[in-house]
Amino acid sequence: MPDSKKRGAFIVIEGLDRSGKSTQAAKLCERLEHEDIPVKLQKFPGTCLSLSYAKSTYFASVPDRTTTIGKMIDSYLRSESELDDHTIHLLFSANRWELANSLEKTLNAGTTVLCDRYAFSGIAFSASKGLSYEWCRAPDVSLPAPDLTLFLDITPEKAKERGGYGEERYEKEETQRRVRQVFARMGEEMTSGSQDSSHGQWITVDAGRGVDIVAEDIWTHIRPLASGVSGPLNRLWS
Ligand code: T5A
Ligand code: NA
Repeated sequence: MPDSKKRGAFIVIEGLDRSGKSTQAAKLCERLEHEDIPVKLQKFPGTCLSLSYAKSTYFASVPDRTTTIGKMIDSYLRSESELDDHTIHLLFSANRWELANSLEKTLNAGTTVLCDRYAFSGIAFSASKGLSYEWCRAPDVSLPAPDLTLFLDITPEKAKERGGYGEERYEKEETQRRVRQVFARMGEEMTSGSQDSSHGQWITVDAGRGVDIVAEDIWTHIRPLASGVSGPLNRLWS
């Protein structure tokens, strides 16, 4: 049971495409509910539900993902529309901002929030196209900062074996390799202490292992936060 004086923990799951984020988010949600911890799943981009969400029993707890901005992003990812790289980057960020208030309210009401992708994906995917890292980070500065980010690390070769690669815009091995490099840079910065700590804790998890082994590993990092967090939410990079 959570401590009523504490707010909910803000936990982000990041990683390459097919690293198992949605699978792990659903499993973690189930485990927290089993422990009587109130929890809500949020996915970015907030567009259509991915298969693993649709299959999960937590379908009903996923907030509205059909915002106007969400629909524009969805159409872009399916290559049904073209947008300038800067424009789509700002839309992804705007999609986080439009849901930030409700996210904050949920946390302050004592509910843990599990977020499937967040600002770190925004930076990694756009910077991998050649946009400057600093420019990519700017629109997400001062969003609610996670208490903990779990980065599910997997080689693009192994991710590709999991099937379904090639359907969406970024699902190409070469793209994923570049994205992984940007994530690696972010991970180094966030664990080296060379930057401020307003981004919360960053943990890299080897996601190339079996589903249950990865889930157990993740749980060891979640357990200390499960009863809630004291103190206000931080703001990203500010
Ligand atoms: N994007 C996103 C941006 O460019 N900017 C941004 O700001 C944001 C937020 C859509 C795209 O948008 C980009 C990044 C993305 O390219 P998405 O909807 O999250 O993002 O799409 P994907 O990451 O592609 O979601 P996936 O559903 O493909 O990946 P997941 O969630 O990491 O993987 P999951 O859990 O669905 O698993 C994939 C498959 O692998 C199996 C599963 O059963 C499933 O078949 N699997 C495993 N198999 C073996 N061992 C394991 N441990 C496994 N775990 C899962
Ligand atoms: Na997913």
